[in-house]
Amino acid sequence: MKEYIDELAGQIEAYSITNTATLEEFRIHFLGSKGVVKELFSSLKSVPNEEKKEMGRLLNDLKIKAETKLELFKEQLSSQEKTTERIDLSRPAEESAIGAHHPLSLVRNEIISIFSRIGYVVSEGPEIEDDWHNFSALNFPPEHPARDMQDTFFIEKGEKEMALRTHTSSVQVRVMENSTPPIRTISPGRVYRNEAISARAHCFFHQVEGLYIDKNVSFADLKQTLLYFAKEMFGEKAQIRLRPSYFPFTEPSAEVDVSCSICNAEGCNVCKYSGWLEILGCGMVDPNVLKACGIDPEVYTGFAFGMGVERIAQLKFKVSDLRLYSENDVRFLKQFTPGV
Ligand code: 2NL
Repeated sequence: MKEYIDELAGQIEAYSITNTATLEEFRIHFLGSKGVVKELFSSLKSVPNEEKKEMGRLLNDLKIKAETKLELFKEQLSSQEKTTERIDLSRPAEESAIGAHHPLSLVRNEIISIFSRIGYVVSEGPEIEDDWHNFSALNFPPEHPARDMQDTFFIEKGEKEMALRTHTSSVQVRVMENSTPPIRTISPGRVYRNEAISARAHCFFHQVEGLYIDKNVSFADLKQTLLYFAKEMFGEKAQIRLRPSYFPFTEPSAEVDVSCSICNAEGCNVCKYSGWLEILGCGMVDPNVLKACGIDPEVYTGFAFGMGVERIAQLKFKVSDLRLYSENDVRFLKQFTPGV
């Protein structure tokens, strides 16, 4: 009988249970009311008295072995069932969020598109610049305050002192140095100023600068180009006005206002009840700049302008605080692309 019990123990271990049907077969075969374990218990009667105790113990162990295996597989199968129950393979897939373009990208792309329609090509350049491309070639006098540590981030790069560019004019200096007029280019990019961060200022912002050089380019061409831009960007009703200003790299220079599209120039808190919003700076390229960049100012003239992308986006989208642009809050970002 002992050999038979050992053999059954081996059978229990080897029994392959793969589903609820084989689990039930296992139960009936070993532990059912007519199963092998029951049968062996009834045959215990005929075992000699001195062996009864030992056989009883072995039989009990066998029963526990079968019961343990039964319970283990019952649990495994029921947890498998639960997981397969939860997955409905016919269910439509969940839609994943597709994200949105950053408002600054939208506005930059629109500016590029507006100027590319009148023949401007995009030029790009490094964000770490030398003194020549950021200042000297652009007619900044040696003592100009913009060259001060307070306004510019300077960087040690080997022997040479470099700076984070404070405008993308540095890109246009390279374009002038490396090509001959006519030149029609716009330079979008990130620029840096050493300023305390507030709702109205950040230590970096985004600019698009434009440059047009050819024979007989006049201030009237500049005005007309900027009026075209204002109407494309802010609507057909947009008007511009120019106020005299000063930049080292242009002469004469002007600041440009666009009529307030928020209140139709009637006066609101955004335009501070003036009906006008400042959007860019511009001027005729200073002859010193043309000379420094290898272009003969006796033959060629040109105009240039520069605008802050944050400022244009603020007016277009009514953004109240500049810091929102760099916080990456999806609730802010999602407002500018329809359907996300
Ligand atoms: C502003 C004003 C301006 C320019 C940028 C420029 C570039 C070259 C030569 C001459 Cl290569 N001028 N750029 C001219 C006038 C104004 O930017 O308020 N920017 C945010």
